[in-house]
Amino acid sequence: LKRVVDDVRSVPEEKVPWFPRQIKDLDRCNMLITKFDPDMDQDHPGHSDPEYRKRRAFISELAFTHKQGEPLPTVEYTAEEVSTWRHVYRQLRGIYPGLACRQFLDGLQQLEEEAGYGEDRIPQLREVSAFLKGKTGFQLRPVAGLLSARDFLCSLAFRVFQCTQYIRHSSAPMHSPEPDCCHELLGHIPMLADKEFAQFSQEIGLASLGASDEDIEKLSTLYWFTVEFGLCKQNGAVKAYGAGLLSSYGELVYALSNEPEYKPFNPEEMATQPYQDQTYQPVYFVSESFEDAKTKMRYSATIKRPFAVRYDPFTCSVEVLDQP
Ligand code: NLE
Ligand code: FE2
Repeated sequence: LKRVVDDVRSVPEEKVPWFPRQIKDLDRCNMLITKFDPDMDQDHPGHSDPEYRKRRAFISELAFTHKQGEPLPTVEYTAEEVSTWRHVYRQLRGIYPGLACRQFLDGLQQLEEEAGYGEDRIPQLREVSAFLKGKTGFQLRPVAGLLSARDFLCSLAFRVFQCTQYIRHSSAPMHSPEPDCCHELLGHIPMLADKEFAQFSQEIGLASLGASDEDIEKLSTLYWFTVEFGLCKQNGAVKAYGAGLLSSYGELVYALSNEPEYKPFNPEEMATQPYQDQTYQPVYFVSESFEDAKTKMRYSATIKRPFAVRYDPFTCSVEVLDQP
């Protein structure tokens, strides 16, 4: 029999890393990885642009001071930022019909009809969050940059998606190694409007709670080759469902050309495949269908822990159960 335990540290002989139990605890899950940050990374296209760095610091501050449950911050984007967005949106929108999977195209169309998506303005997190809430129960939370894998994954357990709010530098619209609002809004959000995809995302999040560092590494690598860079077959053609592809004109075209290597979808192999986070991937995993990818990704459920978790949607909290 399983019983609810209050303190997983009472599980004998295991040191379980701290993890959020209530949605409010996500205020503590904000560990940033600064390797692609314009202040730290000499190769960042905004590194030598003081105006850009100032703007980034301002938008970061909005995320740092945000607390769960408060209204999401709005950003008044400048004409230059909107023009970068327009450029990215227009280029990508033109190639999506031939290269993106059907679920993505459906989601994007709904966003255009119901959430103000279009090339003329950058959608605000607040309106997009309200839209998603009505579709799949996902909500957004502002984040200042690239999060540690553990902190990023754990928020998915609560159907919270951590979203950056700044935009990439205008000199490099085709690809960015770090997330930005183009990546979140164009790459991730249309997929999160799909019920099954949302379900699967939450499952990865739940699997990550209190997992060992080694298992977090496996889960984030699996996430990388699916949610970020996944390809699937639809009606006999290879299509993209990964957000990192769907937000980068350069990599989307490259991924669906005959240049990169394709491997068949295999979660065990994917979880340990080394990956490239500076530039385009040398290898992509292709699943037989979108449904097939979702089913096989249930692999995350095989991650072993000395306890089980259950999400209670009424209280937005995680119950911890001891294993029989
Ligand atoms: N390479 C992606 C883009 O240009 O939008 C971002 C990937 C973030 C993991
Ligand atoms: Fe992403």
